[in-house]
Amino acid sequence: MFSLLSNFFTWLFSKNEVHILVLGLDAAGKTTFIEQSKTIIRRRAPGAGGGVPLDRIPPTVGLNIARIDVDSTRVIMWDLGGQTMLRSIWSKYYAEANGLIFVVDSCSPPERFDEARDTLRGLLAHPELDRVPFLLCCNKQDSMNSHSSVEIDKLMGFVSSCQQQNRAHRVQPMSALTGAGVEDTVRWIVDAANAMGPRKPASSAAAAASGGTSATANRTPPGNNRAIVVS
Ligand SMILES: Nc1nc2c(ncn2[C@@H]2O[C@H](COP(=O)(O)OP(=O)(O)OP(=O)(O)O)[C@@H](O)[C@H]2O)c(=O)[nH]1
Ligand SMILES: [Mg+2]
Repeated sequence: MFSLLSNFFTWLFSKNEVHILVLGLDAAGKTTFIEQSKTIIRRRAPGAGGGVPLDRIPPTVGLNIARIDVDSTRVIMWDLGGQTMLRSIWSKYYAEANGLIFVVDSCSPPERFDEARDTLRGLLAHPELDRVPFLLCCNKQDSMNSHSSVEIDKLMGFVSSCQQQNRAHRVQPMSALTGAGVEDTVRWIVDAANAMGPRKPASSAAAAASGGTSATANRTPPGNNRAIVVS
């Protein structure tokens, strides 16, 4: 009886879990974004855990993990180091990703935009990321010399590639430092990941029958009236 009740309550309070990959070149602002997300969430849920000071974030060697609850979804964010020699481990996480945020430094010189574009193209072409929703995050919009998200999308050819692939996608201007656009980013990728459904049957006829991912493409994020807490 106890175990029946226990199972019932476990089921009742269990959360859907999604895994979000946060990738991009080194110094794009991925970890700042992760930490800023925690800070914003802590403000909404006083007493919950938060992030480290934004001016003390070292380059990531390996992986940072953030766990966030958005409504009934437990969001696990994997922030992987972007230095060239660390990018070879990214692919180990593709098979379990329900969504991908690609962070770009909007103040990059042309050769770094080229490098970011080539890296992003590789991700879009990877079979294990087929159908996974992508959000292109144009970070550091607070800087004077930043390119606009429209310019960056043109440079990267992102929207056109996603449209050809019928992939859920969004271009998001952001400043991880000030927090502008951070919550919209989290909410959109969580909605898109939930809309995609479970990974394994994703390529099956059932997924296709459910309308695929096109219904979520460039969807406006919902209002800010839902619960979001640090677990
Ligand atoms: N002006 C400005 N600077 C930012 C912003 N986001 C991050 N930075 C700065 O960019 C630098 C790199 O930030 P990180 O968050 O460590 O970058 P990362 O993408 O995690 O880098 P790796 O861990 O090496 O892959 C730091 O000096 C941040 O303070 C932003 O929105 N605006
Ligand atoms: Mg980092």
